[in-house]
Amino acid sequence: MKLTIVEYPDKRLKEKSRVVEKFDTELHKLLDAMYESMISSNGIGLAAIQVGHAKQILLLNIPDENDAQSRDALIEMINPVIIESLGETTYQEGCLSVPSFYEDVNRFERVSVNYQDRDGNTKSIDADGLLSIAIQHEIDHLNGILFIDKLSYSRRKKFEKEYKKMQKEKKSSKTSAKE
Ligand code: QAP
Ligand code: CO
Repeated sequence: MKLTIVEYPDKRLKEKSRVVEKFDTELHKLLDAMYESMISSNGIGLAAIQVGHAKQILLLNIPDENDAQSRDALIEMINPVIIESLGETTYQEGCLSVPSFYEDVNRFERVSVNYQDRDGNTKSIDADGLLSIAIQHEIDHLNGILFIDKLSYSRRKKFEKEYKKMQKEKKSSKTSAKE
């Protein structure tokens, strides 16, 4: 299964994802294909809607202290629910669906999450640091929310400006390539 990353301003990124009920081979194939897409795009987190599937599925693969990204650290979350949140933190986020833009976003410092694994077993996790931020970012995707939707008015304007500039640059590089 070859997957392509859905990019802003694609309307699908605003969809609410549906609960997963079948923990079958089809789900496992999607999870494996999502992992390949995430790694080959240099991502540390990915939600299923980012590859066009409106299902409550997300992947997290946070690098270790040495910045190494290992499959051993992969977390697959199906039907995640934040059951507790604590504190506040700010982190400069990015998103595979909003390439080349990074901005500060306010999040909870810690979250406790209930979810299911690929076999439907119930799990829970208490997260802080980058993992906590990544979980909140990816769960937002399941609700049709992008990190740029959470920016202050002025930072959102800065995004719109940079986005328009990038579109112009893309267009002009296409026309010059034709000459
Ligand atoms: C979500 O984001 C996240 O613009 C995952 O050119 C963000 O993997 C979790 C990426 C912040 C925790 C903190 C973005 C790759 C990857 C880009 C990503 C790009 C190439 C983003
Ligand atoms: Co994202």
